[in-house]
Amino acid sequence: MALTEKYFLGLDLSTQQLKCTVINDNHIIVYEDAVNFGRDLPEYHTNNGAISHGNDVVTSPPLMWVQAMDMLLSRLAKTPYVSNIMGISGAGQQHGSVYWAEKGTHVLKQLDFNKTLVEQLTDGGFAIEQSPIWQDSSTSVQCRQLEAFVGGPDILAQMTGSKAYERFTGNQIAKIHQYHQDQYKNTVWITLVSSFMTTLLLGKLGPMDAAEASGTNMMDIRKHRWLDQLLEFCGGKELRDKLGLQPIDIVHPLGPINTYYVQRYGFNSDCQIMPFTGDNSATLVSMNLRHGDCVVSLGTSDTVLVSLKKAETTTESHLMAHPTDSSAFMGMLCYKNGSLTRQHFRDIYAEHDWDTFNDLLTSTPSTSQYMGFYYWMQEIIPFAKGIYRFNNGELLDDDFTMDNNSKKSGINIRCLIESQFLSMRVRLERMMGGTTNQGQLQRILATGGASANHTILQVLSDVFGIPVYKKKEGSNGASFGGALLAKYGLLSDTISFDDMVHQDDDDGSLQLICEPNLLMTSDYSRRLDEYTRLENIVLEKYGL
Ligand code: XUL
Repeated sequence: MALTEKYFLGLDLSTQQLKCTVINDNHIIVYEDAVNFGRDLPEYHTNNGAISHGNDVVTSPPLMWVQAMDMLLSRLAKTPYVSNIMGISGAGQQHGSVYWAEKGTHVLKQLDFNKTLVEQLTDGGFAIEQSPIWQDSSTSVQCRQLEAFVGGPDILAQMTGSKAYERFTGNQIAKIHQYHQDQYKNTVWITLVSSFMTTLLLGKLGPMDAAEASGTNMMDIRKHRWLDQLLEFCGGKELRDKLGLQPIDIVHPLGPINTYYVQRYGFNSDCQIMPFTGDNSATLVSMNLRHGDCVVSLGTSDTVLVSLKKAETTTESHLMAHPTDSSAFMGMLCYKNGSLTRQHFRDIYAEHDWDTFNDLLTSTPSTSQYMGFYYWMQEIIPFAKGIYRFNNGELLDDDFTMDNNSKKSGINIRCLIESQFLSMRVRLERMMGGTTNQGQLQRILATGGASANHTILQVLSDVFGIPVYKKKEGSNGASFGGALLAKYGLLSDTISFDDMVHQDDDDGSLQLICEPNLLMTSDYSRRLDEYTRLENIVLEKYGL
């Protein structure tokens, strides 16, 4: 069947899978697919896409990502859309970095369409075979060094949008520069996960977008240019060459897709590659925000995203370049204990079953008597690890042990969910310089895998005191956002992104999921100070 319509492809290389979404010119999804790393590529021995090596070192093999591309594109090639895809963009898990060896850069220049990408890049394509990813938190030493170099965490935050974070790429590069000099020397290009995808598709080094470069601790958050003194501090004078290009702050065509993909998969030779962005920025793009909206993404990581006009930084939130408006910003909170942690406690307290989990959550009354902090993995905000439970403000040394076991399970589950949302509310209020439930925020747009659970979303709505909405079409936010960017790249010379998506009737594409119980909201509001006090006790005693 020969199609005449134009299509746009969004790819999302996330922690657990590589997803793709194809949309038509009316932004309707016509095709979706995903390669799941754990299920489809077990030979790389990851756990949910990542490998933990101990000592907070977490990596993923870039060859696994390459092979996932081979698999996903060979399936896409069998659809009628492939030859009419006019633009490709997408997203990558933020901060992860890929170290290209000389061989890899040569292979890209002369890709052989008779072979898969993985066949050509295996054995020496990458100088480092395990890429550090966002779950890594092993670079505290390098973080403190960088902050000391500029005069403190708040100064670094003012310069780059964030204080030093373990997962931010500059600190990861600094560790490699200090401890793995040979591999560093053998590295010709360093790309992020997002620009790794553009590089593969272009067959030459692809630039980072400014939103992504905001996650490195090395870019000037206002000018969107590398800060040379920070590059040199993290990776020596040679880092500038390894990064190659300045960040890009306008979505526009970087060049046509490499002929490899035209010959092997039947892509259109006019198909243009746009810069890829981060998964969180692409999610923001996908949600078509209006004033008073914030996005809560409940995925492998939980994030809260807002669009901001002014560049005000804090040392517990991130300020990043906005993916479609170079004069604006994206404010972000990021939690490492997201869906994997919820699943872990579901397994312990709810017999591995979400229905049991939800029953326990709804049947357990919310009370200020119990409070819990569930940092199963090293948390990002706050920087803490371990499980801490309080009964009437007293730290317990058990898990609410009581006669009735199901009561204990219910309290843990309620505390787990409430405490994450209370943390989001406390910090979002600080980030927005006021209260979130007095007009500043009017709606939460929920996305990510766990947004399928409406019982959890009800608690979110109650904690914030505002309604929660979801997109009617699926929860593949980042790859859909990537597909919109793929189209926008072809139009960005003439119209704004908002104009392009204006045609999507906002209220028609969103569905109201829950309204807050305002009595509960007042109750949560009264608990915020106590929440902060107990969290400080945990941090003083056990934080690093
Ligand atoms: C954001 C972050 C995570 C990853 C997950 O700073 O580290 O949300 O982007 O893919």
